[in-house]
Amino acid sequence: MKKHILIVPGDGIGQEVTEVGKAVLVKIAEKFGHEFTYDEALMGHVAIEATGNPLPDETLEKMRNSDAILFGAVGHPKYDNDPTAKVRPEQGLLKMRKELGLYANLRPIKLFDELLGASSIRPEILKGSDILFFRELTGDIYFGEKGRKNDNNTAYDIAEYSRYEVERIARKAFEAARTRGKRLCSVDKANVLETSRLWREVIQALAPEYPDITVEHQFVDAAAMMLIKDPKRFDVVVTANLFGDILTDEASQIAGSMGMLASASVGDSTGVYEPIHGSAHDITGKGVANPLASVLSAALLLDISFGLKEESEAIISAVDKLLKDGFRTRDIADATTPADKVLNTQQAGEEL
Ligand code: GGG
Repeated sequence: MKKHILIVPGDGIGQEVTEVGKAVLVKIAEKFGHEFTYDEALMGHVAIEATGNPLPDETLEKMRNSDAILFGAVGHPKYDNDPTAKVRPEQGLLKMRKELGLYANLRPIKLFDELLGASSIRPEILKGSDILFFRELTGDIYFGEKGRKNDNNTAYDIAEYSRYEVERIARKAFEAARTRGKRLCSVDKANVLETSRLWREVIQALAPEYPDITVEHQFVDAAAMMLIKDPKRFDVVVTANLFGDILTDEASQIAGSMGMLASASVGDSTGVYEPIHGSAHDITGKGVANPLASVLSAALLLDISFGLKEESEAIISAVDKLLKDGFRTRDIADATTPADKVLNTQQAGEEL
């Protein structure tokens, strides 16, 4: 198979982990006889430094002309400490999602058995957890009108959802539930928010089309609690942009670490595959970042964008073997991990 993949490392540890994700794609292409070509592009803080724009036109053009995108992370602490900054790395991320029509963000919460002890949640509660989140990605409070008024003394962000936007992400989640445990949990805040009431109305209207799927509605506060109290009660979860962002960071603790969670953003055109973690400048340049989320994102890329199931599973098995052999990066190591089994970013890639 011939495919063109764009590598967009972005900022901070995005650079370090994406290098490992790409190396795995190169290995897989060699092993299975595929011809993958690669290009690289700037986004985020590095793009602002180079061009003044967090998503330069050249990057967007390259994105549109590729078959899939392996992305790292964006962000820089200097913007976190300057709330008045007009240009920010995250604007590049949001513009990419909108321009490419990436309305569905799939976040599998996959717990490798060997990491049962890596979580602060008790193993008997965790064992057997396997959740697939669908986070809506191009609507909600992220994309509504925002601004200041009353002489800059009041700020506002407007949350909006159309029926169409809710229906298209809900259909993806219903379809996915059909291929899994046939349970769908829709998370909203319908007791308070109008957007959530529309969200619930749309899911309820669609449910009769999927009689094989058991549908449950949960308020986001209850879902946040239930995720760590009884994670096995979830199969497929569908939720809005902001709720999905927050709940999946929480759910990363089911998998043991943010460094283990991959994601796929899909919709109208080229798919983007990236770890759910951010740029983590506190550990950037130290070589300790866990690259497995990028590696597992590469596996999602092969499966979802190219339909290469066997190749994708080969990557997941390699990660499983690395963990079974006792190797850990710092974020998933514990007091029982022998020092010679604690790998840096590059070593973890070489072990695969
Ligand atoms: N790889 C994920 C990433 O770069 N996250 C940084 C970020 O700012 N994310 C905001 C969001 O996903 O809503």
